Amino acid sequence: MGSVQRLSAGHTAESDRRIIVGGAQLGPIDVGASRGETLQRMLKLMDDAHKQDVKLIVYPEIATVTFFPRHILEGDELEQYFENEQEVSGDPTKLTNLKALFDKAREYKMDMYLGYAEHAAESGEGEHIHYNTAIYYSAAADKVISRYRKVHLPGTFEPYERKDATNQLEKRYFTPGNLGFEAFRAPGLVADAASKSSGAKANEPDTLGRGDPILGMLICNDRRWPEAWRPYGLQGAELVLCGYNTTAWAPELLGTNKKISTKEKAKEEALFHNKLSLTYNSYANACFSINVAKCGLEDGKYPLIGGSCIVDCDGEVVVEAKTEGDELIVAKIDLGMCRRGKEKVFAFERHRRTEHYGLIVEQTGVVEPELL
Ligand code: CDT
Repeated sequence: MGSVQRLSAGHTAESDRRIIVGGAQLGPIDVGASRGETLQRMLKLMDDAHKQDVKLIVYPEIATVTFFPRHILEGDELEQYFENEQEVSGDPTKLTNLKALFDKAREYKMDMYLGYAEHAAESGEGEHIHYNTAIYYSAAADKVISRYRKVHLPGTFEPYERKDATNQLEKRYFTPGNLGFEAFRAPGLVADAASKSSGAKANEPDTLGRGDPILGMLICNDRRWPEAWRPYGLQGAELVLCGYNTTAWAPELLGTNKKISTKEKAKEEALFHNKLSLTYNSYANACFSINVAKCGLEDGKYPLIGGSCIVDCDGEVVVEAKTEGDELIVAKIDLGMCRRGKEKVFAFERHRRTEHYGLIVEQTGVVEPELL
């Protein structure tokens, strides 16, 4: 059992639920970049993480290739960006293009969140199903223990008419995720976790917050939606992992106004909204989050924001990337700190009023009140 000390105010003394975690921000990956070169960059960040004793590393959304949904592609030109699991019996650790990452994570005993474009299966019509996916590799289990498929796909199905507009064709290239927001426990990250084998039961007063860490995964646009975080909050998540590729300048996609009349101001705003989403939702669900960008200028003309950061369960940024290139951010986080938010301000079981939340699941778009 853990030795989390509960103080009368609901605060948690420094607990034994401390983990060193890292975010492996990646700089730009151009269309012509070789997978091999990109993999070397990613492995280098993992080496650096190992030197700092990182136990969990997070890579960006669709980490190993350029952010291809901005381009109009079909056939093999599109397929080259997807990883085909059918060839390797559904075991992502054997995916040809990614295997080196799993091998090194295994060697370093490091858990890993990895985003990639998943070529999942064939539907009845021989059509491939494509998802924007993240998987969680557990070193203790030596396998992928969780998979998340991006639910909120931004952008459009059809390309913009203006030839110089930056497209975001995720609705064209991906199917919305079909796995929901399922939290999971990652073994081996903290010492002395309460477990079934030691006779402990989940959701008992003396095991709450004492089992193996509870994690959730999101991908990019999901982080802007409180609906995506709340299911994790309701499963007691202590740590949410999110990779992203966020354009810094795309007036067709994001709209414009006087405030963001220049590219610099638009980028400032994109960074602000990124941080706002991550800090508020970490606070409101009393969980830490590790948020990692692919960033910089891809192909010399498509700007992506950086701003990778690790946020604590009070919504405070613990560490933030300083560059728009390959950069490792590292923090020692204490998951025991989550208890305060979960037991006081956001004690869901005492304060939530689900009888008033129906609209959130019954209605998708806006319905304004009758006119006066
Ligand atoms: N990759 C991705 O989901 N990008 C979107 C673009 C902006 S839509 C507001 C994002 O949410 O960052």
